[in-house]
Amino acid sequence: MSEIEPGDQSLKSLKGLHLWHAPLSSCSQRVRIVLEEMGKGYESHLVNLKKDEHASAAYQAIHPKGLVPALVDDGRLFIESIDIIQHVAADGPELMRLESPELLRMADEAQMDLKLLTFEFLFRAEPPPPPQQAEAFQKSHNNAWLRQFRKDFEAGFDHDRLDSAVRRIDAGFSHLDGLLADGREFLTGDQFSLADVAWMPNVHRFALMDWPFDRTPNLAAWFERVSSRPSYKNALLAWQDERAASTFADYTKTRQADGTDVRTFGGLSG
Ligand SMILES: N[C@@H](CCC(=O)N[C@@H](CS)C(=O)NCC(=O)O)C(=O)O
Repeated sequence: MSEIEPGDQSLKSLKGLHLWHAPLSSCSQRVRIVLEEMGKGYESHLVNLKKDEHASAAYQAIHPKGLVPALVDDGRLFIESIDIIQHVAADGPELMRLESPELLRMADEAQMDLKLLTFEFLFRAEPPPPPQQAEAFQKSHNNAWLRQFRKDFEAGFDHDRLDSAVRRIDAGFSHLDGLLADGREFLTGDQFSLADVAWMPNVHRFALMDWPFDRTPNLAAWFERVSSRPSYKNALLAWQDERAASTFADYTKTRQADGTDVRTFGGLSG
């Protein structure tokens, strides 16, 4: 469980639930979903990733890796979205406490590939940050991996890196599709559980880039079911700004017209 000692000691005196999160971040989405499913209110602290607020000293004193989300529960600080959703669900109904460790681990491990493919196939649609902002990020963010990721993004990701990420995501989705092939409604059985919470943002994210979910019809049907839940609308869709969604949709169409969209990688069209 990723409970950590806060760098910012003032967090210890906070009462109730406080969430540092970003609207479009998949890791934040899964935490908001579990909070909504559990009917738990929280104080929202938005971190504007576009403005690099996560590179500020103040935020890095909350989350030492300078990432979202971070949750404070009565003065205790938690990071890592998969650990946070387990913490939030710990005093809830049994099914929401069902951990299904393999599915949670897989959702967590998919994060790097999800990030890479999101930046390539969605965020590239947006204008790059001004050079002064990019420079300031390199100076002030402590996370060396994230600094390098930004440089790689600016330089253009290697084709093989994208290809391998697409293959791994496809293998993960095929695994989920196989689990659902026995007719179960949800990933661990006939009841909604934390595994579904963990995967909802991932499938949503790839749907934005028009991932070919016809390859995994059971997973597509599962997504239809989970996306009809109020938590999907209130904790995920309601935070997604319409302008960003239409920018992503237009960009996806442009990449499709150029023959460089996600379906042209990782053997997806084969
Ligand atoms: N394993 C971490 C990953 C956290 C993470 O990568 N957060 C992303 C948003 S989903 C972030 O803060 N990105 C900042 C950036 O890309 O600059 C978790 O599950 O909480």
